Amino acid sequence: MRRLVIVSNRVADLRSTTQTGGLAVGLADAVRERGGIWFGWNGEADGTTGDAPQVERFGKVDRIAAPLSAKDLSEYYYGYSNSVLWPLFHYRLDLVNYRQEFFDGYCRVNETFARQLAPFLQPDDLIWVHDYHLVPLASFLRRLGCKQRIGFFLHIPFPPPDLLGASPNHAQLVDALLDYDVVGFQTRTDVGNLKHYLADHHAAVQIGRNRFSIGSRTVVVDRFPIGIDTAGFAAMARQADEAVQIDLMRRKILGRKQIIGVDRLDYSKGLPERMRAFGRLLEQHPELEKAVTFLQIAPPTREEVDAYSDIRQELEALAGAINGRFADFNWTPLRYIHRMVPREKLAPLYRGSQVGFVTPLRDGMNLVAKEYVAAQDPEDPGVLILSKFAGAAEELRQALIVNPYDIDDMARRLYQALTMPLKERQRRHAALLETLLRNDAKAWLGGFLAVLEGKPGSRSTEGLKRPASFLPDSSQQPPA
Ligand code: ADQ
Repeated sequence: MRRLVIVSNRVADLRSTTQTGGLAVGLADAVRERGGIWFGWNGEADGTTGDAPQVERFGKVDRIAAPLSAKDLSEYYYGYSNSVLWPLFHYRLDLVNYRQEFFDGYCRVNETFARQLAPFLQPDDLIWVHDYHLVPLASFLRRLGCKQRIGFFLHIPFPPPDLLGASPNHAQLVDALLDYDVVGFQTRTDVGNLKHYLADHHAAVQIGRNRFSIGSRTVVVDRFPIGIDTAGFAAMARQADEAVQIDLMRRKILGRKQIIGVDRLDYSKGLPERMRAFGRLLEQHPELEKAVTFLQIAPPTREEVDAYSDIRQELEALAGAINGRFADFNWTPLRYIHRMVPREKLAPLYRGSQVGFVTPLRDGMNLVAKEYVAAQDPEDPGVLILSKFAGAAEELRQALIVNPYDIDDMARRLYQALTMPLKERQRRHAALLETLLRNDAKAWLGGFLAVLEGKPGSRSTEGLKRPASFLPDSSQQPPA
């Protein structure tokens, strides 16, 4: 079996082998089994970029943790990755904060990472790069002479050509993607968006359903919808601790149903719209007074970026307004928890909630939707309400699919979910669970690695001689 080299923005913690579920765990298992490397930023904000990374050995795996300076972190991570690419790829041009120094920092860090990783690579390694922080990594590795197979997986959406074209670096980003051997997306829509871009603005020639030829190289562009450890998560959901059990019993006695939402506090998750929809439900159905609560768990992330502190303030005001209007001394309709909850607690909380309310305005996949379904009791399952703009909606057809911009539609669907007959809930859940068991994390991992391992096409030496496509170049024009 060939060694596996995982590269992600933040290097995973390989010490713990006991945690269940979680994407990093699945990837860590794969790299442990094959042997190899996990490379990424060490997570600290006060290092010196380019200093020797810390290498720790765990069995057959080297964990390589690279330091970053405060300036680079600000320009590469908070800047280009999270103030340009994240909003742009989530179709939020209004929130893009483009600055040339962000892009320069992004290139600088990717180039440094490539230089630091290259000496550890072996000729037969399979290299798998994750997410939008690292789009140009392959270009810089190729420039250093790396001929290994390199794959890229984008966890977030990929925007249509017109939106991508708003970025001054769109052509460099796409060129950089094509320096990989395999480019993986979450959905058909994302694959289609890159294909449309290539058809209209690029010299790459499509030579099969999912293959493109560039010079004498071939690049596979395909959809690999990410899954969860379905069986493991279901098992965890059955183990409620005492506090969760008491909460469940209390609600049972009061005949009170619970709607649950769990998201990082991010503007892409549609949280204000979701709270408004809950408010609309209470307004339109006074009979639901004291019969339903909405629990929204939303831990803070990326608070250094302005757009994130704005959304936090908006949500606090909204939660206060809804409770102020509807609450009674013995009923708080909306509970908003602004912190992480351990997965062992989260899973039984999903199971004890009659509605999973997952309504991002745009999302690569959305694992919460999958976790909610996996956690349900098949005999008495809850109902998933899912945004049509979550990648998961391509697979989870039996959820109640909503338009997250349409508050009335969401309120109607909430009512439908809360009053859905048992037989219909069971039927929908069984179909959803079957999909999740089939397309779980293992299937995703195996599927991507099989394609990455596929026969190496004739790699262009031309591709190695020419300068890396990912070099700052302000002369590019947006597509017409
Ligand atoms: P995220 O945007 O982080 O991931 P998501 O897919 O929902 O979104 O994954 C979040 C994970 O964090 C879930 O496993 C969830 O249980 C956990 N989580 C969220 N809130 C939590 C809390 N309060 N306490 C504890 N755990 C919490 C990105 C993309 C997604 C894509 C994933 C994986 O944005 O679209 O599905 O990567 O590819």
